[in-house]
Amino acid sequence: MSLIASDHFRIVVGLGKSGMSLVRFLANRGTSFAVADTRENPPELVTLRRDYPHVEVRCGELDVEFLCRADELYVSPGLALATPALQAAAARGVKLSGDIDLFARNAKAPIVAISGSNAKSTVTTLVGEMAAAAGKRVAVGGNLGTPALDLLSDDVELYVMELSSFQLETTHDLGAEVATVLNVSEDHMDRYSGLPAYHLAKHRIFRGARQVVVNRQDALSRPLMGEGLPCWTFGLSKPDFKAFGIREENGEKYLAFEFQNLMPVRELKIRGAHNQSNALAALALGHAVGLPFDAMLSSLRSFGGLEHRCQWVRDLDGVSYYNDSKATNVGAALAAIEGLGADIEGKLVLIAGGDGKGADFKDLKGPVAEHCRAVVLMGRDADLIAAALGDAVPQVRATSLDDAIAHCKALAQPGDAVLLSPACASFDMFKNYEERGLLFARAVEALA
Ligand code: UMA
Ligand code: ADP
Repeated sequence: MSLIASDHFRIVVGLGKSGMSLVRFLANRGTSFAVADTRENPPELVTLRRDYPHVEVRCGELDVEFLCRADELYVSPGLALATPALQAAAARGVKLSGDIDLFARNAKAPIVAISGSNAKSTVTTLVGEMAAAAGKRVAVGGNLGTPALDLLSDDVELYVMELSSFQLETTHDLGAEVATVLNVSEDHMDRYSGLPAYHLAKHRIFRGARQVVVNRQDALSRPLMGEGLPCWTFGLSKPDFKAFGIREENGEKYLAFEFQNLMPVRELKIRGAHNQSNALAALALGHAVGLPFDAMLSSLRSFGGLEHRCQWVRDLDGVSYYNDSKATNVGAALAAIEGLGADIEGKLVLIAGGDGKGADFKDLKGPVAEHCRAVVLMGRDADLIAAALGDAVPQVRATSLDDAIAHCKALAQPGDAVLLSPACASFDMFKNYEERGLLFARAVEALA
């Protein structure tokens, strides 16, 4: 049963994937609604007109009078709540909400809610696989893949949701069984006034949570509210009570829970210290919702990682090539540079650059100096990265991805790795990070 009264009028703002899921949800429940999008030709317009020809749609600049016909707006995560027309409507008493709030109000099974600047997709996928291995009917999605509302079903026994800060901005009460902010580092600074505002948005994930999972190595992952809630922790240090971590015995490192070794770290297929942390986070979340260890550990043994995340592409002339196109912020690139840099015999030749989303690149300098032989820069914010790196290592400018790869091939020595980990979004040169990663992999495969 829907919790929406059908005599109310709603407007879906934004007609992309999540907007279209809202349209389906509202239409199925007989709620009166209309749609608005600031774009003249939003991605789902053709589908909407075909499947719901009677729904009113307004494209182009948002009209405040039109928005004020609604008592509640369901705003796309792609639109900042600071958008003046949305603020004007809110000032006149219209509630600003989003698809995740509606999802939470209608989900009957427990929710595992996962946010963080990095590792969300990896940990969400892992927890989903763990739940499936434990025989649960699990639905996985949110910011990753399927929009939340499209997952709703009475058959589902567990929801595993990746939630972005954008989605959480419009989430008032999630009520997750367990929630986590895996880590917090600068991202989307073109949308937020600074790190505190971004941090606050992420922490809305803890609203109504029954248990929390905290990263011992990142103080910003600690809930700002929820004192007294059951709390599980993860981190690369030795674990104590209610904690997951790494224990060492006879020179062998183990993933461990409290005082018990669970499995040797070397049995993980995913590489780098950051992925050990991700495995521990997934174990903590799975344990919080009662998944058995044998199922969780078997998932960890078989999980080979997601595409475009430190993904090995090929070896050529003693040099390994890695696609980490999903590193769209500085924190993610740092994890790859430090994680992979410590794992290889030689040095890294790094390809970085793109749309920096207002980030400060200064944190790259130390790790680049330590692990990189050279850096090949491309894209809109190449100058900003060049200035932040200073004379840390030799720098080369590339005019295209192919040009960057050619420079890397010339610079790398046997034992080195070429790493595409841009620390930037891709939109200045590519459709998205997937296209950037695919073109990289294709060009590397073609190297002779
Ligand atoms: N836009 C407008 N006017 C509008 C609405 C959108 O110009 O009226 C533009 C904005 O630039 C916006 C873009 O269109 O960034 C996409 O918005 P959309 O409403 O078309 O997006 P959806 O297709 O509904 O996708 C959204 C999430 N997109 C964003 O948060 C930007 C998807 O996350 C998510 O998978 C999908 O809902 C289903 O839940 C993508 C993403 O990039 C993967 N997320 C960010 C990230 O991971 O860093 C947060
Ligand atoms: P998200 O969904 O949060 O973007 P992903 O799992 O897709 O997270 O990984 C995004 C990027 O973050 C990848 O480039 C990956 O190498 C990097 N990354 C993965 N795990 C971590 C971690 N624990 N800390 C920092 N960066 C990480």
